[in-house]
Amino acid sequence: MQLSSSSTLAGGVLMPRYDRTKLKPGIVHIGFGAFHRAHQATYTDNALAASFGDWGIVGVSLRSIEPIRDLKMQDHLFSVIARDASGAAPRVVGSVIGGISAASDRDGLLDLLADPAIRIVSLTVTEKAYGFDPASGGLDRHHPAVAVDLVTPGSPVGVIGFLVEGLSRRKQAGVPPYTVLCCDNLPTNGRVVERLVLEMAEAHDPALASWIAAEGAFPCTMVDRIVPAATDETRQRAADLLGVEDKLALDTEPFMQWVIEDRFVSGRPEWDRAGALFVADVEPYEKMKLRMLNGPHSMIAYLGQLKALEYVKDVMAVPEYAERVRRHMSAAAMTLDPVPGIDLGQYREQLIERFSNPTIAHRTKQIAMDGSQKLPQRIFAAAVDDLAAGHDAAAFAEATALWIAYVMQTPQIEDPRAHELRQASGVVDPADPSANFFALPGLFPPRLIGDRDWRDRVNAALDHVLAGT
Ligand code: CS2
Repeated sequence: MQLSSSSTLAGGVLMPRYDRTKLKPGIVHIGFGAFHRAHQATYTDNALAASFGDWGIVGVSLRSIEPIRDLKMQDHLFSVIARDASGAAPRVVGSVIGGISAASDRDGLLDLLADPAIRIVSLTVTEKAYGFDPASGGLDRHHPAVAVDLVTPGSPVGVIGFLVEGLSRRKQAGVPPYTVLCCDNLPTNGRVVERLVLEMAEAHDPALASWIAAEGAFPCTMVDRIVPAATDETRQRAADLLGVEDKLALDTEPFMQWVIEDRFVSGRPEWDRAGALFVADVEPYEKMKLRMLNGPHSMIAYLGQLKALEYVKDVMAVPEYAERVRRHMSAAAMTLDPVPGIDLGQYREQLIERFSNPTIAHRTKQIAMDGSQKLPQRIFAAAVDDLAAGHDAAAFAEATALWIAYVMQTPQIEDPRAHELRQASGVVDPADPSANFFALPGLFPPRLIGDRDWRDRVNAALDHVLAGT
């Protein structure tokens, strides 16, 4: 039996605490993956239970067909199972009430984006999907989806293209814009997406760009919850717990956090009643998370891959490695300004505990992918600030060396710049083995490229790693 609205579930499974039949759509979420289900959809489920409103979510997948097909077969229901050493807390989330695969129904998505009922479009599409050029801060006009959407705006394929075309149709119809809520791990994510949307709109129609700039809103957010990619084992365990099969089952940790800039054009769910924090400035929180959680996560991923340790928890189980992770977090904390309401020492210890959660099977391979898109904000930005403060940024040099060693030693990496990275690993100067990587356009910030001492640190760490010490 598969999960549906008529399923009888095992005892102890938390169900939506509101009348789903009365729920109307208010949010389109692009990037209907496990992270969205365990994070924004769960927060919305909690907010709807606290104060009901027209904030049902329509989940959108830009490329894959399967998750939306599975979603529809389950009356848009799915489970979220929070696990730690004390046990498992299964729940069924009811906040999603529709689904669209853009690959098979582009017009359906465009119609929905133009619908006045939709007041928020939220996004989790991963760093590489935006077509952001770190060197200019604007659009990467060579990005495959950006290149297409600049030429044929009426039939978009990428996330920025869809956002712009949706806004254009709203302007034509006299409908106010939707709030664009970026939930990807990019610094000042709202600002970044705003700039990309404005640049693409400007290329098509300057009046559209002015309208979006004047009327639109792109709040920044910091999102956090560890959600590994599901496996057959995940689905089997979920079936045992739920008493029915759930094709969209996932495991996650009990912890979740959401910090949001309170700037919405046409309202929002009461996510604060579900524990989200609304603030005027998200930047300190996102910097803290990118540098203290995601940076060490990447470091663990490359270390784990090099040492044949499959999961984050396996790396954390080696005391010497756990200590390295703690040192990296402390070094990252030194680069931060105070974060309102947060004790960074406690935050670090909580992270160590979260990474060590024995019930969460988070593959180092999963986190290792797309390093070229992740390291600039997770590692390099912290190194720049640390050097500017007169420190040696050694922890960040070590993490950089782990990434380079991983790239050099892994025959097939997953990264949009894999080809260039492969070439950089080719003929290497033994006296300066990281030189080719520093020479890749737009990857390292100029401050690091110009610092020979820091590069020597990277090289020294790289020699150690490659020698297996
Ligand atoms: C991870 C993140 O895959 C990765 O790169 O670092 O997905 C991480 O698990 C989340 O940001 C946690 O909130």
